[in-house]
Amino acid sequence: MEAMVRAYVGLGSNLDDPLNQLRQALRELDGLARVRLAAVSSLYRSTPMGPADQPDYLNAVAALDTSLDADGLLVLLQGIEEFHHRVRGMHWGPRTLDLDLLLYGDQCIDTEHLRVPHQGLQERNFVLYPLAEIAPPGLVVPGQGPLAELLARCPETGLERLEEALP
Ligand code: 5RY
Ligand code: CA
Ligand code: CA
Repeated sequence: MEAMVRAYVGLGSNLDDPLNQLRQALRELDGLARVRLAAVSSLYRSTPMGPADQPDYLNAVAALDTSLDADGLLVLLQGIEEFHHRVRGMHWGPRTLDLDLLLYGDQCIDTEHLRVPHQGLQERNFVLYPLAEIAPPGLVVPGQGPLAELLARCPETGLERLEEALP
């Protein structure tokens, strides 16, 4: 049997019923062969970072246990984005579904397709706060430092934890 790796995926949506987009995406992630949905954070509402002229986002983070390698997982994440009719428009523009591979075990990966840990992790409160809910205590983000330190340096501005439960 192949080794299982704990991976973390960031989910975001700000178009076409974002709550349903995230719920559906979680079911699809769990439905993938060689992937098991291990944990899901709370749901967050978040003001857009980057271009401001777009709707607020819903964001969450999921923990996956997988026997896929990082490239194999990435391809499936992109397939799910396409299934949600993600349209490539404005750079950093609104989207029905964004699935970012945040962490893949303790690996640092830098290829032409994939950089893990995800770049921008440290600035993105809508990633760090939900990640901290489901990460084991003491998690170190490879190449970036302890998650607790990244959190302490990242303001909660524009981020609201919702009571609504996922999935
Ligand atoms: C900054 C620039 C571009 C941060 C910055 C992006 C989401 C970014 C988003 C999301 C929220 C984007 C990438 N400084 N804002 N902006 N949630 N994705 N709230 O998922 F994230 S575009
Ligand atoms: Ca599965
Ligand atoms: Ca992305």
